[in-house]
Amino acid sequence: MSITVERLGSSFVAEVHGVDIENLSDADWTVLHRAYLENKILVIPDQDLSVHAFAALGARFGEVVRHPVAKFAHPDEPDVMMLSNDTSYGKPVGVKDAGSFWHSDRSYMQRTSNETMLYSVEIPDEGGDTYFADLEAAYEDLPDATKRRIGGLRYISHYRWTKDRDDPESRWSFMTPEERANTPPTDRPVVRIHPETGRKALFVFPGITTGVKGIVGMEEAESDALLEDLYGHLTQDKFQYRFKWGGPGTVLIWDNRCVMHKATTKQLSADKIRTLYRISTLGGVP
Ligand SMILES: O=C(O)CCC(=O)C(=O)O
Ligand SMILES: [Fe+2]
Repeated sequence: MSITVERLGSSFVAEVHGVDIENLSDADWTVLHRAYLENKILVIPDQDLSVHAFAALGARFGEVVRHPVAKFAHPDEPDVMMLSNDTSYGKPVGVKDAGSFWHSDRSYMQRTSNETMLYSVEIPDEGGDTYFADLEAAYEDLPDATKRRIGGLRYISHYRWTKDRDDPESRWSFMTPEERANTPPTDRPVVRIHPETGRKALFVFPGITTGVKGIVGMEEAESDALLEDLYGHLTQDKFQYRFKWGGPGTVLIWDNRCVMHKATTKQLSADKIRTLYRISTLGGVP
């Protein structure tokens, strides 16, 4: 079996075939890892993986970081989180919605997430797509004057913080003191330099979980206006890729340092069952 990597059109997604994930040779790992850094997102279809094999793939990339809610861990593999809207056993099988808004995993934590990978177990005939946007393409597309303006800026991110305290998505007012203690405010660069490729990406996210409070050292009105401009820019169709799962047995790996993503589980009706395994690896401090 020889490994092939094919970029999907002019996107930032590549499809990989001919890789034996359960017996990953060092040579194939090198090809896979390089393809991941070059393309940002990898799709590996037609897999039949045990939960342990999937966890081992995650560990190959880096230190696996567990989800804080232990009850959604896979019963045989605590490093793997269940993502599911299935309640047919009388209680939820997993986290129902991991983020139907633009975000990068753990962007609000001191140490962010590098890779997140999903493995499809059950996929409905329609719906449940995952959207991605290329944060490096979005940076490159900015006018030079904007690049100069935002170059050294940092912003404060505070998990689930929002000006609109009545927003039910915020959950700010429902967080326990312990949850708040686990997610103190962090400061982030507006432009992140990828530690492995050296490329620059916009690193601000409109999604509510990321709780972007404002640009450090800037008047509130100016900061709000700049952030709105950047969000408008980032969310243009031209930077996006819509991933359709198709069916079970697909591994999807993305790089949180240079892409943002959005689930569509909020729009999924209760009769459309969608179950995936999820792993995320610990990143650095941007
Ligand atoms: O369910 C999805 O399509 C993506 C969920 C997500 O945001 C995540 O797993 O980090
Ligand atoms: Fe996510």
